[in-house]
Amino acid sequence: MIKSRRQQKLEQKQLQSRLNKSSSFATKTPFRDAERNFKSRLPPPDFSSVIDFYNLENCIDEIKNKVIEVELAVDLGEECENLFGKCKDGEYIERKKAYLFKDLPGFIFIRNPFTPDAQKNVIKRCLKDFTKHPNISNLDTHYILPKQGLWELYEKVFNNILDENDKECFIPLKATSTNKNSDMRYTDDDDESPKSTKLTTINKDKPDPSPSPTVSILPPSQLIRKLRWITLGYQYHWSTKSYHFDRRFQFPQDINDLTTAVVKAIDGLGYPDDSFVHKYDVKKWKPEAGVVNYYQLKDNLMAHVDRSEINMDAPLISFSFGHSCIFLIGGTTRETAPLALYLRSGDISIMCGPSRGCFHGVPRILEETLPTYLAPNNVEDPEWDIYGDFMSTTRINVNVRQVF
Ligand SMILES: O=C(O)CCC(=O)C(=O)O
Repeated sequence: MIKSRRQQKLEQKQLQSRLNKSSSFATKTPFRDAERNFKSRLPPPDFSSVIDFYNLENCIDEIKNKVIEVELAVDLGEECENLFGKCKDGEYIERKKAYLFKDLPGFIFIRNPFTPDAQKNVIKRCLKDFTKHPNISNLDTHYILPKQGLWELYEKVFNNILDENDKECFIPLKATSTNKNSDMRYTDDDDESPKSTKLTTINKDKPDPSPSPTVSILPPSQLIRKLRWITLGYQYHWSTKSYHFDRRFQFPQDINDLTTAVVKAIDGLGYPDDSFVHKYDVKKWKPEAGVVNYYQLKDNLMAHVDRSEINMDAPLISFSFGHSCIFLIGGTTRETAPLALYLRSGDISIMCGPSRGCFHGVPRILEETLPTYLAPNNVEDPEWDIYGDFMSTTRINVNVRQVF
């Protein structure tokens, strides 16, 4: 039988996709090797090749030679002092430096430009505000979360205002609920400038994941530790790896402003020989979607590429808070051995240009790396106690994208 060219092409594509799959899953790849190394508890990982921007002079030469120090277009503190924080008298924070990597055009690293108080503010926002309705979290699939937000309920328990046996602390499961509204979501009227939210039915092509009948009812203090992510702005449909274009919530102004300062600061950064120069007009920058990841100490994020955004020219900006982690970034397949670097509290990593299409992941959260200023039991800041307690087992990552 003679096959049409279209059919031949389709079959070729299917064969290639099967081959790609079998090469990335069945065999070992350099990326998987690196993930295995850093995930290992016994024996402990080999950290000798990890880039440490707080101790570059002591890194091995092979690593040091890959790093290029550059100057940002603006000082982040001058650009956005209210959010990066005002330095105290005598305090100095380097806010005009960034690092590039020779083999990874478009990947930019900025060492923590935040004051401790400014970090605390963003962490509070991630735990208390962004976890509130209408933003969607991993827990929403299985639980009917309280309207006031799970954090506020947990706060009442932490401060002994409520007992976990009180009726108010009962968080019903969706699987056993008769609540007909449980498959409805809040979405926005106005795509350009979300101001209000209204109830709407869900898109039938992108159904919400079904609640599991096997998850258990948990008290707020245990459920809060099961929080893994929430989504900001355009909501994400994880199973089809695409956005819900009809489900969009107001994007937080402070995260908008932080990323706008970063976009301004990285404009024009590039290699000394101009073989790569990053250009993205800050006037075009529109943070439209974000994911806040909450990692507990045993969690990791497998290698992946973020390619759901229609605009792949805009940078993807990522902030780290709390415990440090190992971050891996490689090439467009898992065949490229990744660079490994430490991301510490306050650090900013940016993927733009070719690096936007690169595999990356977080194989390890590092125990006992919480900065002391984020620890609980700080006599000068008793309000921080509940946050410090949560952060004593947590790393938070906020990553922000322009979709269109
Ligand atoms: O946690 C991080 O630093 C990376 C997060 C990430 O890659 C993602 O959410 O796509």
